[in-house]
Amino acid sequence: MLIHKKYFIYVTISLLVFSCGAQKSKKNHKNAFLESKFKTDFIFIEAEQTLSNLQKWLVVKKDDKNYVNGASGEMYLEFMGNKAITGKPNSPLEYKFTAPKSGNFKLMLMTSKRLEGEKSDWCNDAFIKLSGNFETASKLTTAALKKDIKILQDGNDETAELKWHWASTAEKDRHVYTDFVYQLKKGEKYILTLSGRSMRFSVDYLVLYDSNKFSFNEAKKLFKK
Ligand SMILES: [Ca+2]
Ligand SMILES: [Ca+2]
Repeated sequence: MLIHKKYFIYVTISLLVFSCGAQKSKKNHKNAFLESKFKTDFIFIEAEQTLSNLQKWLVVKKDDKNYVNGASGEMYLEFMGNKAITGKPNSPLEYKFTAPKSGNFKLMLMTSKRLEGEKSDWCNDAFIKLSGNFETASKLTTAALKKDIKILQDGNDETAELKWHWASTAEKDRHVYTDFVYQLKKGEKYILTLSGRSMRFSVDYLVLYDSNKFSFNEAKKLFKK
């Protein structure tokens, strides 16, 4: 009897702990599926979950005037500083995370542009830098990845405005396109910083995925909401 009771308490506590954890990190069924299957293979962060002062970033929610349908969490951040064409790194937003395992993780952001009549390669970029104990796993040097580098929508001017597209392209030197891949170490803490570049560029969420586990094409499908 005592054994049964102990077992019952153990199971109850386990379920409680599990469901609390689940509610915090799993915002929908797709995330729940991904977390159950690939728990240590990716890091998923809602852009709007930053603890930084938003400054020139604006929170856009469902039912707001310029809301772009299909956003994760029905919410995202739109940058309203600088100019539509470009600008210096502005309004840095920090995202802290711990590497779930050691490996090469590639960064991509779910993004959209709102042109208001401007050219199609405007309103489509931001800046990214990473701090912490990592080595480069891309063509960029580790030192370069620790400073602001432009990130732009994949396809540049070919993407449609007011739709969600991946941005994973790094452009440190003009018209030299690479990507952001970091060799992370298990248990180490990192800070990813996203800063505004062109006005009316929006970021919905950020993904870092194990690039040895998934091809880029697989990841783009898997992590698309
Ligand atoms: Ca641009
Ligand atoms: Ca979001």
